[in-house]
Amino acid sequence: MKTLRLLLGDQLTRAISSLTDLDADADVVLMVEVAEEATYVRHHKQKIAFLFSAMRHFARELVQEGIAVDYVRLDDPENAGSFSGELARAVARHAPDRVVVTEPGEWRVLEAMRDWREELAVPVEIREDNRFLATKAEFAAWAGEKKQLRMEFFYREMRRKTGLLMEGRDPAGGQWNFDAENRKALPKGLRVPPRRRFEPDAITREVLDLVARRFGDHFGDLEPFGWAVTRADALDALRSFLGEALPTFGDYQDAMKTGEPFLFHAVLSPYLNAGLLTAEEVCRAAEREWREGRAPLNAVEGFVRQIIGWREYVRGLYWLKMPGYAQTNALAAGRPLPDLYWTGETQMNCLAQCVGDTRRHAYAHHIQRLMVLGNFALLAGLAPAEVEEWYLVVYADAYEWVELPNVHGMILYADGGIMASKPYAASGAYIDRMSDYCRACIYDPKVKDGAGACPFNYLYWNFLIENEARLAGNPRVAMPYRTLAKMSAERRAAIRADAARFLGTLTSTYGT
Ligand code: FAD
Ligand code: DLZ
Ligand code: SF4
Repeated sequence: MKTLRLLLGDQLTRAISSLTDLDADADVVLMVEVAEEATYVRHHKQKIAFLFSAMRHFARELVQEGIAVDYVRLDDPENAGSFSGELARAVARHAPDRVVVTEPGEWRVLEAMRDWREELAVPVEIREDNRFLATKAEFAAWAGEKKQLRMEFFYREMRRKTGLLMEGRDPAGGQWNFDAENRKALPKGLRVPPRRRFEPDAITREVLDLVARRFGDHFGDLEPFGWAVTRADALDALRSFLGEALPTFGDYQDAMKTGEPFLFHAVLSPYLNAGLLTAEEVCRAAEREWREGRAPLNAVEGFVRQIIGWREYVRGLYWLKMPGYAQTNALAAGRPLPDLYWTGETQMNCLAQCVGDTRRHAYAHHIQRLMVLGNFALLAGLAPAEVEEWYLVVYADAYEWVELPNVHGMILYADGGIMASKPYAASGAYIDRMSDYCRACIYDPKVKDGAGACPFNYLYWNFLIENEARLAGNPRVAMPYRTLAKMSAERRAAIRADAARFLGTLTSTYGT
């Protein structure tokens, strides 16, 4: 039996389900660079370059193993430009008995795959993605009829299932979660470890030229390009994180610093999401650091929770709730995405710094995404679909299965509280405490109203006022609503006026 095995660009794992029973004597692996995937949203240049180069390196490794690979390049004159078009051409070329593929990470591609079953003259087998610790069915069983799906409880199930950081039936150290120890501000003079960067080889250089030529008008800097594009280099990046940053990961997980986009974060998400590393191996390696005394439990638990907790949880939620999930807009937010998300041109220094890091690296760490860029999107009432597209464009690790729940649910509360028990709204005080951004800002985080006040301060109260009917019944926001109730009519009016004046200055002329 001759099988054509379509491997997508974010499925670069040798043990992936579509390749497990590969017959090297008969089968062909199909990999395609297609314009539709590079432009359905206009991805950051580094994201396209990372993926194309990783795909080309992975194809070379398969060939070195003696496997027949049909690799269609973007600049092939016959390239049909889409997964569907390229698969149809490949079926005609190879006349296989069947097509095998692993399910994708985006709903839109799954729909296309289902159509292939009708459109192609050969059977198409869509296999479950075996790179996740929880299957979709396991997540659905856990979710059951629950109204709110709290990550913390799902995470405990994953700890029990994997045995990670467990002592028999109990969590290591007697606690499931050590987050209370993980909110420290950066002390002055603390050394931040340098990040492992990988010089582009000839394959990557060719891809960089291609991306500059074809996608030069997309958002973001293409160079310097330092991402790993092979599994061997991604493992090197993992080792460097474990040795240099993991021991301090927990303590400063929420900190932000000008000119230090990575701090003590792993910077492994593009590799995990594209398949160069697996969640399980990364977590087992981190656990080993604790068991062998090289990293403290609060750091390792915090890190493992991000992966077997948050990462698995958002993936389960995405597939459980799609396609309807993307359509909700619980806070009826509708302001267009302001240009500053693309240009970084704003006097709000925190936003300028986070957009700048994003443009330079196709990366920003979690707190920048959540508490600066996300918090602003929430408080300014930005339209969910526009914010979601932005996040999908700008980060090298962004695929809809992980981007959408984080943006729609976690930052925008557009799902009405399925994911987060309350909106993650915060005033300028939080950013002032966790970063050095405010020191170089024309606004003052301690000033509440008027032209010199930090916009987050009045936008925060304005958000609560505008959403009073929707949120006031939520016990988790009872305290700020009690404070609001004590405010004078004049103070409320001043907040509304400051917010209207500020929001009126936002321009939205850019598209993606
Ligand atoms: P670390 O902070 O070192 O964390 C380790 C790993 O945990 C990450 O590599 C990642 O795989 C996982 N992780 C941590 N938090 C989350 C989370 N909330 N959801 C899923 N996985 C998580 N992550 C993506 O991979 N792709 C996205 O498109 C994406 N969009 C996001 C959008 C918003 C608004 C927010 C708030 C978060 C988003 N995240 C996304 C999650 C998180 O910000 C990134 O995974 C993280 O910043 C990647 O950097 P790191 O490898 O240094 O992570
Ligand atoms: C993101 C991306 C890009 C830019 N280009 C390709 C491509 O040319 N070929 C490919 O196989 N995959 C690409 N990808 C990743 C896909 O968009 C991803 O597989 C789907 O979004 C499903 O997760
Ligand atoms: Fe951001 Fe406000 Fe601080 Fe300026 S003062 S950096 S706008 S939080």
